Amino acid sequence: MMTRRKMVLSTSALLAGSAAFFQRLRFARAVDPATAPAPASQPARPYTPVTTPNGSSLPWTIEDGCKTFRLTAEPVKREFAPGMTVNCWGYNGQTPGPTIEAVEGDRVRIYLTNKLPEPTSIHWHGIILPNAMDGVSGVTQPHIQPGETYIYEFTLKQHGSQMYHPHSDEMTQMAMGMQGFFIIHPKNPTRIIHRDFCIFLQEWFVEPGSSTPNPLIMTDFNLFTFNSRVFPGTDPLVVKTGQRVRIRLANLSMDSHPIHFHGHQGWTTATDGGPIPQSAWWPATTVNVPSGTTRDIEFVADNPGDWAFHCHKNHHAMNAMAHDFPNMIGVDQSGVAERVSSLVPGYMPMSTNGMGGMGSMHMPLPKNTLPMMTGTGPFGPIEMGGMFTLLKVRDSLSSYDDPGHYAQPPGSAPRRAGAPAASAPSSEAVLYTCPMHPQIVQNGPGKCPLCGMTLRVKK
Ligand SMILES: [Cu+2]
Repeated sequence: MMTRRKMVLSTSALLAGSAAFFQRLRFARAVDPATAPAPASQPARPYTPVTTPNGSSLPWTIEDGCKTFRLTAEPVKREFAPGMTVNCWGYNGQTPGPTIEAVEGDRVRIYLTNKLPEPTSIHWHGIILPNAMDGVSGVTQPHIQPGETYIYEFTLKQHGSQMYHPHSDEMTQMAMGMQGFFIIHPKNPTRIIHRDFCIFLQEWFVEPGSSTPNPLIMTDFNLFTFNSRVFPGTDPLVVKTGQRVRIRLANLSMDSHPIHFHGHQGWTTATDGGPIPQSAWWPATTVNVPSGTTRDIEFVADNPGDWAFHCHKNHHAMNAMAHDFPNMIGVDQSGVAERVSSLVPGYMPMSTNGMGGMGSMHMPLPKNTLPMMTGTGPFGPIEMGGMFTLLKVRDSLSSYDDPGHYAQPPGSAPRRAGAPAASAPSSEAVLYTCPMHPQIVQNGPGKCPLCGMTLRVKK
């Protein structure tokens, strides 16, 4: 589950030197489950494939002239972040299921095999197709019983960001993680998108110390995911300065999610109803994604750095937390914690001065859960979780692998009042890193947030 897709640029592209040549090759030859050249058995792809962070695209074969995909609905174990694995339901061992990519005009055939313990069906959300192919159990077809396989077949008459999900015991099956993207590329693209990401938004309630989501919860969820991962388990979105970026967001959770991106202005260019005419694109730095919809955001990545990308509902950018504490902000608690701890081992009250300190605190946690606020950056604890990742914009990249922390230009950082100017981290600063995870670098000692090893001085 931890496999992070690598987009390695071809060696010949690296050696070629010419920027234009390099640019062209990147799109044609990136290596990635989502972007690998089609196997010899498959036709060439006349489009820039999407990247599904922490996920992948579904391979296809050609059968009777149809682009043919195979999905298996089944229980899956999903690591939300190192330290927490959840018993989910999904497709082909994944939640969200693998991204289906096809082109407007394709005739597609999709096999769905049910390996769940209950009946299911599959609905093609937003796709215009014959009524009998709509996948609504009881209305357009019988339920697909455990062990059965059904075959769907239709012609794609549109393009855009669509979804697939069950239309059978929806409350349980979607709350357990059954959903996926169905991307239909345009037959005649009108503009080049250099980096095209797909992020599925979902929310869950997993009782701390347990492993199975509770589908009966209606409002008080405790885990909020990008592609069924929480920060710091979410892949960064790595792009090169100047690239045109599209981020397709889909939401089948019980709440809307206002997704905010730092450092750039973007537009909402499409919904699950299709592309929006350019004259009606809506400029924004936060795009609200209501339940049951998709939204495409586009922007030009013209501002290098590590930029936060997150849901702006504050509780959605943190991990499992209990809410039934008294509010202690501003309350004098001197000596209280010590006295209660002698009666209740491990007692920890909400802090008088807010919750920020939890990001660096080593509070005892139940088994199989995650700290509420976590992650470490070059300047200390990040104090985030849930629907949070980083958009990493770099002037030069040799691959789309995580490039590590952004090196701020000297003198560009804010400085403590009274401190001498140009207090940006200098090359003489002592940096600490993990022997196992070189991408973890910080300016103080501590433990690796990924594996818990003690950090060593970086040479
Ligand atoms: Cu949210």
